Amino acid sequence: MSLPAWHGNTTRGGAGHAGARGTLSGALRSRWSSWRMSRDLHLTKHNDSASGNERKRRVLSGVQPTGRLHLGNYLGAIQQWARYQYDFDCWFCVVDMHAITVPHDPRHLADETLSTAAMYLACGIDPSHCHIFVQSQVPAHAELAWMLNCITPMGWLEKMTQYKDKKQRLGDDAPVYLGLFAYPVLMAADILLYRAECVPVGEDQRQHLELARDIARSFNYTFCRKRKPHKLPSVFREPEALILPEGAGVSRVMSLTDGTSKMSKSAASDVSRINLLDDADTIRNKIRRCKTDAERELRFDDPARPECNNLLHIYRAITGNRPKADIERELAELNPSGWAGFKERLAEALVSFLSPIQQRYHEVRQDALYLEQILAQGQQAANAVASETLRAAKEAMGFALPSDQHRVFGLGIEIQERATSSTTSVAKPSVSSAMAREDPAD
Ligand code: AQP
Repeated sequence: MSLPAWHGNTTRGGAGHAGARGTLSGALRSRWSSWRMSRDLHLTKHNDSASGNERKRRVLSGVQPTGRLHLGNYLGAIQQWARYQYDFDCWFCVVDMHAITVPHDPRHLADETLSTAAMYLACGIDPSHCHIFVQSQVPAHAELAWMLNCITPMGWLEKMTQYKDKKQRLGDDAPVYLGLFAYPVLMAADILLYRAECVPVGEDQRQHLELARDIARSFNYTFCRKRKPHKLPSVFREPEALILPEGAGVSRVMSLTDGTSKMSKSAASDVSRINLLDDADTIRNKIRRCKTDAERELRFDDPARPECNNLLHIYRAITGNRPKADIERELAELNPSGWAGFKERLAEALVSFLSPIQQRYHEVRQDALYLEQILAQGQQAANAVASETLRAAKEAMGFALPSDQHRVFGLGIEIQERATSSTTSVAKPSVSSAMAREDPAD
């Protein structure tokens, strides 16, 4: 990876991706093409009309390696990423530093991190079209998070409902650590470091995205626009939410044992979720035991029947997103006597939906070198972008930087240039002018 997006060409085949592809072996590339051509890949094909000469908008997202990924993570997040990757400049990370904000077992963290990355690949995230990396391998995340902690009012964080929920889930007697309270700031740092324009978010993450926007705005105002004697170009871009289009999938998959709470890795009971790696018997058993209701008719969108609604939406999502009326008709014919036939059909649909993902996952996990190579390339690319934004943020905040780092954002040079313009002519670094031109606030 040579330059970040706002410094130049990031169209498909631009410097970043070319760099990443350049070191991938032919065998790995051909593995990817055969996977992508697999009829089982469950991906909606997108054409490439967004590329042309225009810069693609940048997307950043991640999943915490807090356990095995489940159907909610897939339908609510990773499946959408796989769709975005051809039209956007996508960066997907495994956010392992978020995973330690609740008590964790150090014996499992590395394995779960690698499993999560392998699952990205198995779910169709294609490293020749996006960057996949591990958050803790890019030190700028922690460094920027600290800087942003120092400008984020506690009152903003106290309003975060996820914090309150997670704190409650830990129990009254459990200690709550600072990391859990501050993790939305780390998430803001994750996003802002890459100057991501779009962040795919479910409803549950919307509040955190708003916080990231508030932090970006506050930083840009305080350290760039209000800066004396000369205002500076904004360092951060305010990210927008990338919302799942109506009918394109399931934005929130609910627990199998309680249709009013979301399917979650950290829920105590494993039968509350379908893990992406559950074998066929486990899936059948979980669906057989899942909560239903006393009514026989299977209809979408009845708020009084959260379990029915959830199971129907899952069935729809894994069988091609057909119109709801078609599914209701199909199930009425299949199932005049109640839930039994539907549960059986749902279980079989899940087994065949997950089977190709599982097969690819095991292939990737068995090839440790392949995964290592993908993550090393992702790390290199992410480091290049993140460290430049970090330097810019440090310069704006007034840190003393080593002299060779002043040029990155150009602030030191610009200030020097203004101060000496009557006597000396200093060539303006192109990076600085590119950034200034693109500053959304100016
Ligand atoms: N049930 C869900 N339905 C739809 N989307 C979901 N996501 C998670 N659960 C569902 C989406 O997955 C992405 C990554 O989530 P995460 O693992 O980083 O954190 P989370 O949202 O807190 O997921 P979990 O499974 O509940 O993890 P734990 O239990 O560790 O907190 C996000 O885009 C999220 O919206």
